[in-house]
Amino acid sequence: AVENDPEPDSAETAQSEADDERSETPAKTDGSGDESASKTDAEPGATGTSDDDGNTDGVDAESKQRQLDQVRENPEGEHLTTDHGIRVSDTDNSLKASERGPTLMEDFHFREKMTQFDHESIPERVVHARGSGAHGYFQPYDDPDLGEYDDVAELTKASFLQDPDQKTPVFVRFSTVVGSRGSADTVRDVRGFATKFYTEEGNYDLVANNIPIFFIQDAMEFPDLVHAIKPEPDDGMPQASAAHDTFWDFASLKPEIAPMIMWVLSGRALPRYYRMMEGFGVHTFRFVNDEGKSRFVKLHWKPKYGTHQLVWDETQKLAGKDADFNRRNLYDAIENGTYPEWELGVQIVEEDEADQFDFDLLDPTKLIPEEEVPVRPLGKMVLNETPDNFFAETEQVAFHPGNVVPGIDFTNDPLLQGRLFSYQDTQLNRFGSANWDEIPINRPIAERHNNQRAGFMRQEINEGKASYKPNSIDDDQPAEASASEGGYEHHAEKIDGKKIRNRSESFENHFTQAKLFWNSMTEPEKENIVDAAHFELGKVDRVEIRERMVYDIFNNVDHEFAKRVAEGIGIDPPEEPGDQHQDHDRSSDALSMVAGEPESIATRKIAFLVDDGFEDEHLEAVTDALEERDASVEVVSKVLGEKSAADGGSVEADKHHVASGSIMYDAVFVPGGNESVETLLEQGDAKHFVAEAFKHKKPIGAFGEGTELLEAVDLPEVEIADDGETVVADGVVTCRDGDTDEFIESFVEAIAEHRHWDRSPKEVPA
Ligand code: HDE
Repeated sequence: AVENDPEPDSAETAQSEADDERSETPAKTDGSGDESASKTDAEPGATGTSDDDGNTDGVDAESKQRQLDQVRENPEGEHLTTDHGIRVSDTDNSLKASERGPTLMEDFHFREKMTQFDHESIPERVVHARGSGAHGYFQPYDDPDLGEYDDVAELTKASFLQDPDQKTPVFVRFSTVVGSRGSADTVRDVRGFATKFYTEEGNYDLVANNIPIFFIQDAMEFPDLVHAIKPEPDDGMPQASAAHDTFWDFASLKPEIAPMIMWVLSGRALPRYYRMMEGFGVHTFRFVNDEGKSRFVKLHWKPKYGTHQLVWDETQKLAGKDADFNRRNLYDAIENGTYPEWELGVQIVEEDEADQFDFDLLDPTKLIPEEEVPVRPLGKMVLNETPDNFFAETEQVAFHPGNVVPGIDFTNDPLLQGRLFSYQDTQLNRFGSANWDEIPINRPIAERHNNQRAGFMRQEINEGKASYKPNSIDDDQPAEASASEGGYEHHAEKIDGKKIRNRSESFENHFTQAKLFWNSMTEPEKENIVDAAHFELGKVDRVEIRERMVYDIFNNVDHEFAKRVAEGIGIDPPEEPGDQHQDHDRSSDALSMVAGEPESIATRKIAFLVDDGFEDEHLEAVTDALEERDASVEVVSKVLGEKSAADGGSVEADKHHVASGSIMYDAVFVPGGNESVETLLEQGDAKHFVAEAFKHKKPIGAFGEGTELLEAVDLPEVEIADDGETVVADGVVTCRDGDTDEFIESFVEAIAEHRHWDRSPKEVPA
């Protein structure tokens, strides 16, 4: 084969380049030159990784990428080979006994290609099957505002949280929970937000969700919850949806689910993009400092670009037009350099203050209102690199809440306790081997040494004779580490009680926080929740289930809410509030996604509706103004191709109507130009685009003749400009013939609002 090589040296060169890279990145030595150095001699947290300059003082943002470089494969300029490196001369024809004869057993290439294919699929995750991931880094803040605490070290000894000069690599996977691997992104569901920090002290997995509480209180109930919400067992329907009898049957019989149901019916279950949702550790964890002092903490991710939602009608249309909507946006944002970013924050509760709440900190169906205990910022996470291979990275990444580093510890939350078993177990099912931690994406950067050294697909070659402890043959290596040497020591919590299968009374109040959530919503958000309940329960065939939800659950959350739900689903509205209802008027602004100040328009995407003969001046002025503010513009037209401007210039259409829609954009702009607008007026698609954006409460702008398209759509109660003045009406910004600067300023303000929630678009057909 080598004789036919077009570039005889290429294979050798590639190999020696790979070897060179490897020698620059001694991932498995501690850099001291003394390979036998034990952890006992090492500084706490020393890991033996080296940065670009060969320094060995910890991990940096690129450490994980350098480790992954060692297993990256690139076929460019290479020959096709079998898995065993034999060059292949023909991959289209199997080896046969004569041209029209049977295929021969000896065709090793055919057998290998087919066997590999037959075994390509691995079990999808039993929950969170549908997901998308990205690489990035975490960096502690220089001067975090920790209130009464001096510094992070006072709270936790976790090394990756201490040094503002150190960036720790991360891999994050976002997911929906219920749907299969190929289901749509925009369904009503909780989103997973799992982060693997490759710290110098080993991997820390923060396996979080975008909702701060959970459906149930004890892990024992999880299989029931998941069986109820997954497609029904007889007919396998519906896909990726809670809207069916079995889920609501379960919910109606489980009052502890009430607070979570309120979140799931709200816009929180329809995040606009992954990069615009919050993340929550859900359980109460512990931070432990060097002196062994422990405090309770709740972990939060706050997105840099705000927390925003899609609206229900939009989600359903997106599921058809772009089932990968959230996944695509994650990739686009990273590839455009507008990196998704979050702040990691923590609510801190002293152990002796844990009793101050009217709920139990160990109950995962409850949250600590941020107004009562502020979220203290610790650092930021930036996602700046998409995976090279979906299977190798996003599919094979495996999280486990039990992966913690010194300084972070568990509590007795019975949901968390059960998770500590489930994740290791589920990986055995997915990978068929306990060696799933050796797969490159799961491998820590920190060194690993122990006596576990066999099993399916073992990758490491462990040296030495003794795979047991104590031993004298290998000098009793590897050595255990004391706490001061970085050894993990569990917080020595005092436990004294009877073995019992029961639930604490302190877990009993199920409705106070459900009501808190309802009270905290603005009226449009309440309307969304009621509409969602109409959809979900409207899909429930059994009337008694609908009745139980309204009378036993919703009527204990809020009487008015229960009545509004009843009206839409053929149930008699309850006459009195439920006997467990909690008549309080407390609220928490942090729970609403609509309350709060408008933000910058950075990373928003605005559609320009354009056809031949558009006014170039308008298009350019508005494009420049939006791009200056880090928003982006796409030209949408009837068909793809070049669109000519009235004055002779031109622009290329980025999208056409059949493959796009207002649902893919944050706002719409219609520039002037007689001929262009006349063409748009003849297009149902263009009118639909504007009407739909209006229905979804999005900002709309029109300049010059562009205003005629808005008039033709007949937006209810919206004033459209007819002279030089810029008119702003409910997020619709128009100017017929005036100053573009004034128009732009108002349009930008309207975009910053994100959606114009007070609009009532119900009569708009779209
Ligand atoms: Fe999970 N969960 N979970 N979960 N979870 C899984 O582990 C489980 C819970 C979460 O992108 C599984 O590797 C139990 C809460 C995320 O790979 C499984 C209980 C929270 C992901 C599992 C819970 C989560 C999972 C399925 C109740 C938020 C996706 C595949 C006791 C704090 C991780 C896998 C990824 C995945 C079990 C409840 C978050 C079966 C038993 C609460 C983000 O092990």
